[in-house]
Amino acid sequence: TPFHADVFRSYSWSANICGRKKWLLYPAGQEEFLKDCHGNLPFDVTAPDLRDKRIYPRFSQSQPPLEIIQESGEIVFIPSGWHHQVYNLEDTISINHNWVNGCNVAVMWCFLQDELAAVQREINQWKDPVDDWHLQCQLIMKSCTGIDYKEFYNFLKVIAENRISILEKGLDEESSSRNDSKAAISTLGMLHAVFDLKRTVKVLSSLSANEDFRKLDLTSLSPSPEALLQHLESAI
Ligand SMILES: O=C(O)CCC(=O)C(=O)O
Ligand SMILES: [Fe+2]
Repeated sequence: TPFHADVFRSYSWSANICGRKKWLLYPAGQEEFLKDCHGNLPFDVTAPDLRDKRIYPRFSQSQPPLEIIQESGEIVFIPSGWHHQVYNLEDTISINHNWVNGCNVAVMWCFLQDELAAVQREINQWKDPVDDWHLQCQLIMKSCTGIDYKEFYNFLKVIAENRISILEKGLDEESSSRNDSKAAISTLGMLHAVFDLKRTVKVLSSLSANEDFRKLDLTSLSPSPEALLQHLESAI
């Protein structure tokens, strides 16, 4: 697998059902030293080109990668934003899972802002001639990244509303002093829900204030960002 970070800078785990893999892992931020003079990441982080200062001017500042040999039956956890390159040392079957939660939702938001900025730089020369330039930037961002700002809003909304319903259910159960252990393991705990909500509110506030988001037609969003934020703040 070429050198990359996972979708939306999510966390992931990868379980080896059979076979062996070698992982080269770089902590988040190290990728800055691994970009070429045009700002692009290499396909292969072990390629001899990386030692050429004219092509990769900051490579000498990078740390060596963490190297892991993953055996059959082992699970590797990849922290949010860590870039990695993976080799199958044998025929291998593995199962991966990616996720975003309260701990890395702000990382996802930073990533989306960087992606939009990259699109804006790329088509900057069309800003004046094209009327719906901001909309076009969102469209290109969605096709490259998989999501645009309005979809990100809906993503945050679904997470927030789910956490609120957990809190409301939790309060009901407390007041009726019912202790349903099955429910307790099938849903997040109250503290977890509050933590996620607080982090989501921070990101939602930043999104609502973001000038690229505010330039979009937000009338289709229900509830409106202001109404959702108010609801969340009172729930917390
Ligand atoms: O197992 C692999 O080859 C790489 C898995 C991986 O990094 C990914 O799916 O994002
Ligand atoms: Fe990956």
